[in-house]
Formats: sequence, structure tokens, C-alpha cells
Amino acid sequence: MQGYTRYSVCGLCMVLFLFTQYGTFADSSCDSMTEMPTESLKHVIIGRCVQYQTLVNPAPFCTKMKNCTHLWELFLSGFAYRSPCNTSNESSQPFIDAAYHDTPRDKLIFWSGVYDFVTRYSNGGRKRTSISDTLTGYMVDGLTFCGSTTSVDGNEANLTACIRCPQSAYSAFWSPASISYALYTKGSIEIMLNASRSPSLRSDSYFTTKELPNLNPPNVTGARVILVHYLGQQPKENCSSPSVKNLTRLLTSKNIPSECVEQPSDVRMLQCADFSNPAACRDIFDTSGSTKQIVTTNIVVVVVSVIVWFV
Ligand code: NFD
Repeated sequence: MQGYTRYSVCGLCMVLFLFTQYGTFADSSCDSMTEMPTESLKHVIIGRCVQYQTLVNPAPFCTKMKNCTHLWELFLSGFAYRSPCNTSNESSQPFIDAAYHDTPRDKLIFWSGVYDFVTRYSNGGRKRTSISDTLTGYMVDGLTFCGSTTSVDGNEANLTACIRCPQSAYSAFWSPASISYALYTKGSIEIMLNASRSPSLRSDSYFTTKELPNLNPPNVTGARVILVHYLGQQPKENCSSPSVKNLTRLLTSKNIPSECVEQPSDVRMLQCADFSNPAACRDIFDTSGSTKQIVTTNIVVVVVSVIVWFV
């Protein structure tokens, strides 16, 4: 075999070998997961439960850790053997009650339309505590799940069957979870809304329908409404917009004093750190003023030193 042909055959063999080893992996898109066998869901739920109690927020569990296998069984029984759009809110309650732990005063944040940003802002519970920073929310956050009337364990492994509908397993879990989170809130709260959409607060959102009605004074002492808009874009709403005004009116009628702020500096700094937008972030990252000051100070120090040396 000639050298050239030998290299071609070797190259082809290599390509075929890589394709058989990694072809399906490289081809498969992970954009949307469509299958979640019960065993995998169980591992995720139990793993998150252990992770939360041992590493993420161990303080509430110092004296007694919650039994993660038991919590998994309660979670599954909330939707097992039910058809995807026929899940009752009541069946999720035993899991929500069993996973409950005290939440910190003056740290809780509520939100609507800003899921990704709140995750960054709350910083895993270090700066603020969102529902996803409690054990209940942490175990279930971001998961798709629903029941099946035909599978042996009652769980639907084919996630495309878990569609959006009023009595979905998603809604049957997040509705009572949101109610419970709001009911036990203490101190001052933050409510973060998306000012890049109109209305910023929808009347059918979980916040409006499940959380707001269950925020109770005197346990809740005040609210700071934070409007956030996409960096470099004109906001569609501000503190005077009807949906925001309506929210502050509802808070006032519940005897919860409130203030509203638009794109405060800590929010903008975080946005600029993630998606630097030269025009919108110039004042935050522009260090030329302080650099000039340092250079001037150094020159003055050198000149004074030289004068002192010669005098
Ligand atoms: P949103 P919100 N099926 O941004 N919370 O006020 C599926 F699959 O409009 C937290 O309604 O704000 N997804 C979480 C849905 C979830 C469905 C729910 C549905 N039927 C509620 N409906 C969480 N994951 O942390 C809505 N979604 C999705 C509590 C929607 O795409 C929080 O304490 C978005 O990702 C917060 O104060 C998410 O649900 C308030 O309720 C929230 O919808 C946020 O609910």
C-alpha cells in the first residue's frame, strides 16, 4: 500500500472509531431532556436533599437531619398514579410540611419574571433567600415531573407528557409550596419584578395569586419592590406603572409599608459583571478618573521628595 493511501485508510478508521465511540453522544442534543427514569429522579431529589442539609444550609438541621428517602417518597406520592393534568394541590402538602424549616427574618425575596436573575442576586441564599434556597424549593427547582396512570411506580418517565395545564404536577407542587413560603415569612421582604415586560406583575402569576395574599402583617413588616430591566434597553415599566402601583396599593391595604426602586446599583453591578454593556456600564467600570488621581499624587510625591533632597 502506498504511503498516501495508508494515511487515508488510517484517517478513515480513526473517524469511524470516534464516531462509534462518541457519535451518538456528540449528535444528541441536551437542549431539552425528554426522559427521566424514576431512578434518576430519585437520585436527583435525594442527592439535593443531602447536599442542602450538609453543605448548602446545614444550620437548621444541626440537631436533627431530615430523612431524605422519606422526603423522596412523600414527593413522589404527591403526583404518582395521577394523570399529568389531574394532580391535586393537597397531595403535595405532606412533602411540603415534612421538608419545612425556619426561614431567616428580613432576608426573603419574592419575584416574578426574573427567575435567572434572582438566582444570581440571592447568591445561593447568602445575600437573600428565595424559595429555591429553602429545602423544599432546592430539591425540586428546575425539574419537570408528573404522574402516570399506567407505569408501575406511578411516575411518568417521558417528560414530554408533563404538559402545562392548570392542574399539572408542577402547579400542584409550586402552588402550595409558594403559599407555605409566604405564610411563614418574617420581617422585611424584597419583591423583584421584570420591568422589561408589561405588565411587570401579571394578575395570574404565582406571586400575585399564591404569595401576596398569604403575606401577613405584623409578621411581614415592610416590602421593597425592585424593578429590574435588561441592561442597555429602555424599561417598559417604572414605579409609577399601573401593575406596580397596584402592587403597592395591595401591600398598603394589608398594612405592609412599601417602597419601590428602579434598577438599584447592586442590581446593575451584578448585571454589568455578567453582561458587560459598554454604554450602560461605563460609570461602573470607568477607572480613568481614579487612575489620573493616583498618577497626580505620585508626581507630587516625587517632586516634593526631590525638593526636600536638595534643600
Ligand atoms: P413567573 P411567578 N408549568 O416568572 N415560585 O410569580 C411549568 F412547567 O411568571 C417559584 O408566577 O413568576 N412552568 C418557582 C411554569 C416556581 C408554569 C413557581 C407551568 N404551569 C413559583 N407556570 C421556582 N421555580 O423557583 C409558570 N411556570 C414557570 C414562587 C415560569 O416559566 C417564587 O417564590 C417561571 O420559570 C416567586 O416569588 C416560573 O414558573 C413566584 O412564585 C415562575 O413564573 C414566581 O412565580
